[in-house]
Amino acid sequence: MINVAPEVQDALRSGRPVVALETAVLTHGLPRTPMACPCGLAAWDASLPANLALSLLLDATVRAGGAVPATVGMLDGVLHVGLSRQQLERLGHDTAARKLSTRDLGAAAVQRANGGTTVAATLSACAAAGIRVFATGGIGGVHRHWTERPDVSADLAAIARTPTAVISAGAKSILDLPATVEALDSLGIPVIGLGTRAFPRFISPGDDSLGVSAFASNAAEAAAICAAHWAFAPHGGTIIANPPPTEWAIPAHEVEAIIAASMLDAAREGIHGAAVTPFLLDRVQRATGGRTVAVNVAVLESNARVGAEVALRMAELR
Ligand code: PSU
Ligand code: MN
Repeated sequence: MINVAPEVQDALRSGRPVVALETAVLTHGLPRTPMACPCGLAAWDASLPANLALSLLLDATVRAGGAVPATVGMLDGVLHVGLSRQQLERLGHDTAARKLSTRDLGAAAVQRANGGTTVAATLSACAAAGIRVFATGGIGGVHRHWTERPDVSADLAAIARTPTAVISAGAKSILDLPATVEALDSLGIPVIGLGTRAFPRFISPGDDSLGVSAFASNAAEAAAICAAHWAFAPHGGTIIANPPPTEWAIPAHEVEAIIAASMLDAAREGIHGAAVTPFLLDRVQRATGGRTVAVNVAVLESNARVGAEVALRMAELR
């Protein structure tokens, strides 16, 4: 039910750097219409559907950084660790592809489904294959109004039980970020700020109100902290929090009203469960015009680059 691509297998066997990538962003994160790169990256192929252009760009970014990409996704019920271009095209074109969290993998395998993997499901693949570094955009977390409906992303528990470093720009401000940081704390997940002491807000920079648990001045130090963490807590994951590139980040106060309105829409339309995150992300994206897409892509590219560097440093440590 799990297929690790030969290239990924070889790299893992010989201790060369590997970076896992998710596909919920391919199936549920970006529009399928072609567009110029929203943040001006030269490696972006504007003739392709944007979601596919993004996945190919991340693959190329990891390779350019000297690591082997392992894009995770499900095709015909098989969880692939390392998707080829043709496989990414199939998954990216399938409008019926499911959004797969860990709980969904078994049913999707039996039903021979196609699906994009969330952070949680991608971590299941990392655990099965032995991948120590995973680059994503932003993790899921504790949703706003959790006291009424305790919607907490399965990403958090998955990170807590998987010994993989997750490179992310923190979590998105559609969430209750103070509650998310408290949950990470309770779960014993180190949040390592890469050149920052503030917990980043995915499309916005962090501020003094919310901190990280450790500061690292560069990728080498972040990798060393992860390796040391695994000496003390061999079964738990870490977060390397990489702030959004400053030229694309949107100040938090500018998006707050849009998020509040989007949440009212979600409540009015009775959106809940797994549909909440894609719904809110889509609303915020539409309401900010291209700006959210630009910072989204910039963050993913930046995290893939950092992921390759962290994987290289980790390979040196072993
Ligand atoms: N945060 C983002 N963009 C995303 C996601 C999160 O800024 O696309 C996706 C990730 O795949 C994440 C998932 O794992 O949403 C979380 O969904 P949920 O809240 O249903 O667990
Ligand atoms: Mn949820």
